[in-house]
Amino acid sequence: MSRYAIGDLQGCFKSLQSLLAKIDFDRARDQLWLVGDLVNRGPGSLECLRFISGLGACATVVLGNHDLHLLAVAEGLAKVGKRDTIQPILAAPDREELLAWLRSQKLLHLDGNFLMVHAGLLPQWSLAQALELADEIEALLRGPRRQSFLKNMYGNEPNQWNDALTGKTRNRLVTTALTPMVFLAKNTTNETRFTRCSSPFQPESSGPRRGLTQGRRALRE
Ligand SMILES: [Mn+2]
Repeated sequence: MSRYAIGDLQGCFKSLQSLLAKIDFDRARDQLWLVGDLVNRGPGSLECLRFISGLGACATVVLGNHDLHLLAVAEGLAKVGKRDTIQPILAAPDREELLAWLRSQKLLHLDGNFLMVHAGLLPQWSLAQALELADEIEALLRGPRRQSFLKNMYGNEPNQWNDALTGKTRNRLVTTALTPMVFLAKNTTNETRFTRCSSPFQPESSGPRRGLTQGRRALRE
């Protein structure tokens, strides 16, 4: 058995198929970990979603910001952006089935010594706390309050963890850290703050970048 991890498919269905052929991926024998952003930007978002949701137990997925954006757009809570290529999913006859599958995926996955997340974790969190926080967001996505959650997830603030945070503010921060966060940096008073990627959410904040301590790729590794 081999376990392969692939990040940011972003609708690149043909590239995925070439890659799986190259590694001689066998559903009965191998495991495929997909590190979020299955859809958007590339031309084959619908094909990617259908294929991955059909893989069953051999695929393990965590969600990325583009996947969450698709869920928000599908609920009418966000607009399709100029560069978005998710429209074929929204128009597909099986869209509800695909969106339900997407909503049931995790934001953080732990297996032995391996932890998979699309963006990163905040240094103030223990592993147990990170798993608990991700669980809370996953439950919101699956539950009756999902529209309220999806509407609330956009925005750049807060960009710093505080144990006293509650409710929507805390949910937005946790979702941002796990999905579109790009940089973690300490400011002049040694507080760790983070910035997020600029798309498909709102313009990037002008938060501090000097003293960069960890990048998203380093956190993924
Ligand atoms: Mn992303």
